[in-house]
Amino acid sequence: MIVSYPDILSKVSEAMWARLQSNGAKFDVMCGVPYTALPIATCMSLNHGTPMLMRRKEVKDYGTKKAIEGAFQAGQTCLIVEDLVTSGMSVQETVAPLEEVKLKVTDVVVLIDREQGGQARLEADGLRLHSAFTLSYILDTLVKHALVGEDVQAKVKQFIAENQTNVSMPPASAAPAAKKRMTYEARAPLAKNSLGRELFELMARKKTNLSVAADVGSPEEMLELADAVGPHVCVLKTHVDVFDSWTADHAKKLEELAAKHDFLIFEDRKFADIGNTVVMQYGGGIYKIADWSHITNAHLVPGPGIIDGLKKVGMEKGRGLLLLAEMSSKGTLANGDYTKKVAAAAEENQDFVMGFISVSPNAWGVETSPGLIHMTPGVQLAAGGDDLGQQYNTPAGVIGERGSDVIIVGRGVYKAVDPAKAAKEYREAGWRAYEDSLA
Ligand code: 5BU
Repeated sequence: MIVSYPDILSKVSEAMWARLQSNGAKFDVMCGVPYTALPIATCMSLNHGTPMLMRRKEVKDYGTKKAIEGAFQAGQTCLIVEDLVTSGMSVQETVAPLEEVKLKVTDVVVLIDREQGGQARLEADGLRLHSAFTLSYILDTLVKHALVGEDVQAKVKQFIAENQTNVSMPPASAAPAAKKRMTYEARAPLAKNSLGRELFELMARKKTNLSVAADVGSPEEMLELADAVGPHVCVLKTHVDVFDSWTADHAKKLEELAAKHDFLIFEDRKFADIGNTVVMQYGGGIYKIADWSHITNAHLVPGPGIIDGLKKVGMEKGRGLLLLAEMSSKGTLANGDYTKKVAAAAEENQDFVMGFISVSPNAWGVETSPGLIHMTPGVQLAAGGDDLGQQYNTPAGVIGERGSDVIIVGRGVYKAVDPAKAAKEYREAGWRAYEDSLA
């Protein structure tokens, strides 16, 4: 909202500038994290004569296109300007393209540090965080002026304590797991689909319940990411229909990486047609998904014929199917009775159905067989969402409280400065949550 109040915008940027001065930060140019921090950065630039750069958020492949606009020289130091810091992830997304064009980044200024682990994360990457305010300071001030009650203050403090994003520091008061669970090893022999069994065994052997969603721009980038995060994942999830091309050679290379790093491939195709059509879509077309993807998924909207159609193609190839019982997006219609019906259909088709895409299986009101696996998208180190309806839960929330088995992480990993390092962090967080919830 501050963008609409020039006097506040001006005061806010002066408070941030004052913090930088008192902390002795030195820089040649500055860059706001798109988009909310851009007016703040502009204001600081105008008032203090420090040149500004702009990062184009939509340019993903900053190696080939111009992601950083403005006049600068290699070796100059660039200050990052941001409104809020939670996990530090969005700051890191801006550091990467700046470093790519040989700018040095050492300092970050924010209006509010939400004190959820962002500072530690940035420090670990050699960045100094300067915040005009911490969230506790703001809370204390609001309470002092009777603008919020002490009950609200306590609730906010508890939320902050329970939603720490720095995975190497377990939250002081983590909520206890809602339900105790069986180990992945113990569930493996209970899986009736052979791939389901293989996945439980793989997770136990490799000690990972992380799946990375490799939603990058080209097959080459995807293969590169698969090689980097491969050691940390049990499943690599793909959307090959977003690429300009997808060939048998790409598929072969992906299968080789799956063998090299010991992971399964999951093409997140979300089939949703009648049996006869999905037979053609799954086995043929330009993607020939059944030839290379171990796992795929389907909506149950058309009725059980979709399972029969997919089974006809996938069963003899040793593939497995996940049914979409819930979705992570805001306003999803997949809930309540629909979810229960999906659970029942999975129980009846366990030869081919290996499990579910779920969000909160503990809240379904029905028990699912332990041989069926639950995989959950919409995971980041901090709860929140994007501007197109995605909703995020934390690894501990997904595995511990909601009772899922596998966390699926996309942007939290592939947009990180170092995706392999981010994958390692998610892996550790997911595994710790699993171990904490064992009976
Ligand atoms: P993200 O970048 O971590 O938000 O990516 C999530 C991935 O999971 C992405 O590939 C989605 O297509 C996918 N997804 C999802 O987000 N929510 C769902 O309910 C299902 C899949 Br099903």
